[in-house]
Amino acid sequence: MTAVRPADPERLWSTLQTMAAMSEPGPGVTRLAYTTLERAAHARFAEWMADAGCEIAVDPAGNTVATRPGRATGPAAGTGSHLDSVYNGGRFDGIAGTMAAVEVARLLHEAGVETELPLRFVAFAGEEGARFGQACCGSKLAAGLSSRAELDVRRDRDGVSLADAMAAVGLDPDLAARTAWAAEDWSGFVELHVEQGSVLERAKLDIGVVDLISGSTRIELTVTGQASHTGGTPMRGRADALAGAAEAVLLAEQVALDPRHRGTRATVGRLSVLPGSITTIPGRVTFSLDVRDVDADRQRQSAAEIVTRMRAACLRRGTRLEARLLADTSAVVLPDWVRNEVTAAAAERGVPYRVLTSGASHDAQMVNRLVPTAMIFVPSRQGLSHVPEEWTEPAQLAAGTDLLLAALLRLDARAAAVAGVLENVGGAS
Ligand code: HGY
Ligand code: MN
Ligand code: MN
Repeated sequence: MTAVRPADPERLWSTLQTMAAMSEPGPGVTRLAYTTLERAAHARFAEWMADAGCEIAVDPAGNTVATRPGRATGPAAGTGSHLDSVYNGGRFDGIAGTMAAVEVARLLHEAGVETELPLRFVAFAGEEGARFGQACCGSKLAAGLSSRAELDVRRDRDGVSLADAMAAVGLDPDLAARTAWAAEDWSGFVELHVEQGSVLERAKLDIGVVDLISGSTRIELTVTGQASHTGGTPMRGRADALAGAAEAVLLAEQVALDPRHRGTRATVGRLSVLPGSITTIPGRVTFSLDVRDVDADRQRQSAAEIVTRMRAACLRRGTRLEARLLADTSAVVLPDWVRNEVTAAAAERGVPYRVLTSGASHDAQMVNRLVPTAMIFVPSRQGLSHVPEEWTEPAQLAAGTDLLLAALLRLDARAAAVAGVLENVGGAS
């Protein structure tokens, strides 16, 4: 065994660019959940991990799990992130963490390191809610948190259900809904991700360690009015669905800016107008509402207040508002003992860091329901994410990868020590 060398920024960079090139045409990266493109990205991840000495498995939810054997069998320390993207998103969201996992496996393989217990490297499927509204589809199934019915209810903008999309790429939604990971197979998990905010950049730090991940309530809203001729219909007495939706959008912003809802972020990201003709008053408008908060109760209070005020405004306009809940995830506080292993690894290496909350949701939120989990953040330039301008410096990615490797080795040693103690206890009888 030779000393593990530092992460190779150039190799990390070229791996990341290779993955980023796997995209639909158009600006940025578009690699949607449960598409053949996402599966191709998983296959590429699997190739790289097999070359780094791992055994590959794809679980029924479509998550690719690469296992690197250890000296003994037993609970594995894990890492990973997602390979799907939003529409016209960035090259780092999700990919940074999966490419860091590839680099860690390569570094350990090249150095001939034998860990006490196995390590596992995961590429999650379907983390983005961009296609089906529901975030973290693959990790939610792995954590045993999704019902089979849910996979039929979640539909994309073309009406394709999550279950049908899974079947179309060769997965079995029935099996996926009844197959969760086993908690005893894991000792801990660390996800590396770009911050998607600007706290680290403002603090001039390359490393963040997450203590809490925001929750999100996502709702589809439909305003129904009366379509009619724009010239023949007087202004008074119109039931203009788009004017109603426009007022509703501003109400979401108003509630989130209200000091009583400090901490809530409310956004309308998608809106469609029917019939969409210049000379017809809009009769039906459908739009999304995304409400995020670090406080689960305030998140739901804010979402309820927004919908209540929207409904009143639409009624006043002679239009009707319908609301359909797409997804509802609570904020989660990550366990401090795993976080402390990460911060101890940073302190050991003299790496400055800060502890911060995540405004974005992550697979770590779902994995944590089964396996104690931590998150490492690397900076996002100007805090931009979910856009083609998303950017993280190769050196920052490498610094995060080095810390990830050190944290995984600490989790491995800790789990082995515990297993060793338990073994002795077993020997005492
Ligand atoms: O939407 C999110 O927070 C994440 O990027 N899936
Ligand atoms: Mn992400
Ligand atoms: Mn994202």
